[in-house]
Amino acid sequence: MSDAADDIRAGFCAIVGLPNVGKSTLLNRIVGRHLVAVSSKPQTTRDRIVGVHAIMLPDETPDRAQIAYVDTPGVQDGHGPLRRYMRDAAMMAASDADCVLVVIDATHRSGRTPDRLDQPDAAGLGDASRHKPVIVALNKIDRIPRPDLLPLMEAWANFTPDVVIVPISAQYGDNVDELERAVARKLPVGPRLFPDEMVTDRSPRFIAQEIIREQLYHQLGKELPYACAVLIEQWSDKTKDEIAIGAVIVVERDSQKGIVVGKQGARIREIGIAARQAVGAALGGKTVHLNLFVKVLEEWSRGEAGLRKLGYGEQGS
Ligand SMILES: Nc1nc2c(ncn2[C@@H]2O[C@H](COP(=O)(O)OP(=O)(O)OP(=O)(O)O)[C@@H](O)[C@H]2O)c(=O)[nH]1
Ligand SMILES: [Mg+2]
Repeated sequence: MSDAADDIRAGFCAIVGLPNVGKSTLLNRIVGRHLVAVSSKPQTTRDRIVGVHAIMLPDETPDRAQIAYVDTPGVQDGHGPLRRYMRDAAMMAASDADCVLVVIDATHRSGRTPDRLDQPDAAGLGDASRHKPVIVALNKIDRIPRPDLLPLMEAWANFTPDVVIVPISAQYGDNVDELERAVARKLPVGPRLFPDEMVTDRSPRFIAQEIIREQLYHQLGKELPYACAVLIEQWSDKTKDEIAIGAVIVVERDSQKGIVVGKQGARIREIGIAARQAVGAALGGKTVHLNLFVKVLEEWSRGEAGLRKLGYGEQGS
């Protein structure tokens, strides 16, 4: 049984929104680590991941909170099993959470007002958000003129009766503390959900795989990252500070393999150098020896079997 004196605000907050609005940038900012992949291309996130953060709530009772944020794929239209997997991941996170944090790209003229969530591709998201305590983060305010902000806040004021709206810059950290307090106030009071030292529910392997995949978004052309998945095949801790990782970049066709490898292996070498550094930093400053290979798994994203092989088979696994 929990001792009520130890009770805090504790619960799950699903971070949801359209693609590319800054959900993953926000989670990285909050946990103060490069935990999840971020890129300028939409549909970077494919899976749910939890990032846990504890905060103080001065002059409030309880005066502490432990928030389990769930980063989710951007909700988008489109067919095919991978898209479905991604949409389900977002919707399930929203329906399982204690509150929903809807992230909006305040610079995006046609995507920044509440009526956008009534359009068919996003209606499920709008609906899920309206059934929960909801906080709206108007993100990227570092890039909009100040006078644009007030009408935008007014537009969101009627989204739900108790909506809280917080303008932020996930990239630069503006107002993120205030946002966290607003989230915390929507959470139930009870015992903490996770041990104090826990930052994520995902393994270092999963994080490494995501950070390598992020490099593909950074270093490959427009379409190719969507045809790629990353599998960690070898993982051995050489010492406490040194790790050897063997990873496979899986593509859908031979022609794609050639592009990822590049002339005389130049491209894969570049990807490897950047990924090695990024994975090392994400794992807390470890020295990483990274071996990258490229394999073809014909049309992996079009069939359930291919998806399952690459870890996109079952929600919640
Ligand atoms: N100027 C500015 N750019 C931002 C901010 N937050 C995120 N971005 C940029 O927006 C782009 C998308 O960021 P992500 O965090 O990957 O967005 P996401 O919502 O997780 O995207 P998906 O996973 O694809 O749905 C990246 O280029 C970020 O650097 C911000 O506060 N200001
Ligand atoms: Mg993301």
